[in-house]
Amino acid sequence: MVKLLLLCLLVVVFDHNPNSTANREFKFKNVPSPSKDDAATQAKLTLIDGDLDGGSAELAALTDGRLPADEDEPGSNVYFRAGSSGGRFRMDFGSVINIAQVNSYSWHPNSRGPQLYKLYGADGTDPKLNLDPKRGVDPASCGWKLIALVSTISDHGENGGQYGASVSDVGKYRYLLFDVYVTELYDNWGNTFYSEIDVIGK
Ligand SMILES: [Ca+2]
Ligand SMILES: [Ca+2]
Repeated sequence: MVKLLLLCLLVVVFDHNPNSTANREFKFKNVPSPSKDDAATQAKLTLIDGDLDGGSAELAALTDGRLPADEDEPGSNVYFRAGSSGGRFRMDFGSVINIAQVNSYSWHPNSRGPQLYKLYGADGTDPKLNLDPKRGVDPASCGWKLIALVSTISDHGENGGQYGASVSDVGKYRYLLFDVYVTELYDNWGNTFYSEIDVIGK
């Protein structure tokens, strides 16, 4: 399944491998497989708001190039606390880089598979830049630019499996902010199992 969503002139593509075919190789039709050596590998990750779940891996697991071997491996994924509405974290590349793609990967057999987040960027030159905007503060009001809304949520209840989402032609930024949302509110288990986030430089 492939969907195209045009927002802010940026194309977000996502792929879904259903439970029956998802495996540790994270191979997708259109989205490239996760990378062990991309611009995010050396980036500094900082939690801005929200709490990671007690069973979640450390934030660094998002960029370590390692992938879960199975569909339900909490310790190989990063996810916000059960029952919470998500949170925010920031990536710092140390200097401005030209970003071709931001690719995010997730895997869970049920409601923690799909992804929902807003991606913001900042080059660090705006004097009113707030590097740590908490929930309730619109990043766009304090020096961040909204790059894309990434949503792999389907309208026909197909939740489980493996997802890869790719934002292309992102632009020149030093910082990326991921504003990550719970994907369903039927129970406490709607925070996505994020396995890896790659940032591909130009
Ligand atoms: Ca990576
Ligand atoms: Ca990882």
